[in-house]
Amino acid sequence: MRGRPFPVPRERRPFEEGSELNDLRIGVVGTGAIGRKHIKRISESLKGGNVVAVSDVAADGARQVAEEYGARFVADGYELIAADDVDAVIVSSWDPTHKDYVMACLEQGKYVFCEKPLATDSAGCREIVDAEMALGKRLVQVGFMRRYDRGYRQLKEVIDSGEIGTPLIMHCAHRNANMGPQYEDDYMITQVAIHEIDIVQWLLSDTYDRVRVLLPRSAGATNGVYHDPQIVLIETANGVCIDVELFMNCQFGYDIRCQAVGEKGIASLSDPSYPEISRDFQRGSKVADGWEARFTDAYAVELQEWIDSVRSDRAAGPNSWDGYAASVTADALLRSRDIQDYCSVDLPERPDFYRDSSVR
Ligand code: ISE
Repeated sequence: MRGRPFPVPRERRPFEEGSELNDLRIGVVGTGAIGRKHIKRISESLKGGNVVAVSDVAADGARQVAEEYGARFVADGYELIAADDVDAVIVSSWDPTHKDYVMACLEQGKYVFCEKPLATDSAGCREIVDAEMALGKRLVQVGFMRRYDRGYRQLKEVIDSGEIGTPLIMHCAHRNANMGPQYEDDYMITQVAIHEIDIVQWLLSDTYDRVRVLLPRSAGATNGVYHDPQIVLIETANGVCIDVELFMNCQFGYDIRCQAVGEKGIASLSDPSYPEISRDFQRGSKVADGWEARFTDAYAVELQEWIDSVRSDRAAGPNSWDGYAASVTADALLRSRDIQDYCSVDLPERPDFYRDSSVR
């Protein structure tokens, strides 16, 4: 991070409806799997945004993407962030680089959409929160795309309506088909459980008290290098108990489950990917092969809403505090895994600055 003082928020270009000249000019730092998908979405199906510049440490891949989508290749991510023709930035680079790129966007007074995690630990997230508050304007959105998934939004409506009564227990599962032997224990929390950490507190409008990681026997696909599956247990301030099964080598597909048990009924997440078919005395449906297939609609809604809100000069969606809160919980889980006991989640109270868009 370059230690320049924070400027006052910049004057926005006025955006007008119906004119391509007024598209939000987006720079993307990180053209790996998800960055590339975002660029494709913005270029081919979303409205109001245009990818003008891309950057990645893997320069050859980024040059290819630049050519395919008519964008400029910029070798240095910081140069891209500072470029005059870039109005707003998407950070979809390697996780450990997120924090410094987001800080650079704040220094430039530019809106930034950062893939989760906002930083690899809570101290990094806190730096971003403090810098944004010092700037006095919210510019950061974190890529917790599940908040844009139709099934999760319906689940939240049911819980909020009181239809199933007070929530008592949440059962969740987050399964990937295959991660092979190269995976790492920490990723199970910082890249995987981080989704449940965010979405469940959002569903319940609650905060977390204490957490624990359980380590069942591991599946053979790990070659004994990391623990898979793992079970995350969370207790909320309101006394709800949450269990999350994390299983990175379940073999059969990408499978996301979430069930709220209330005092008057149960609400379960619907899976929008494939219809259920009954035929030849059998009933069933396909299972998605990965996160892009399962959450493709959610990603599209998420990015469209980001483009729309930035064009009207306001931040919406999951904010830096949400990224920080998730990371404080993740840090507690990592400690719990290491000491094999419960750890408390010590999160300060959410400042008013971050209050309005935290719960959509
Ligand atoms: C992966 O690490 C992610 O980042 C995806 O968002 C998540 O859906 C997937 O299950 C993880 O493996």
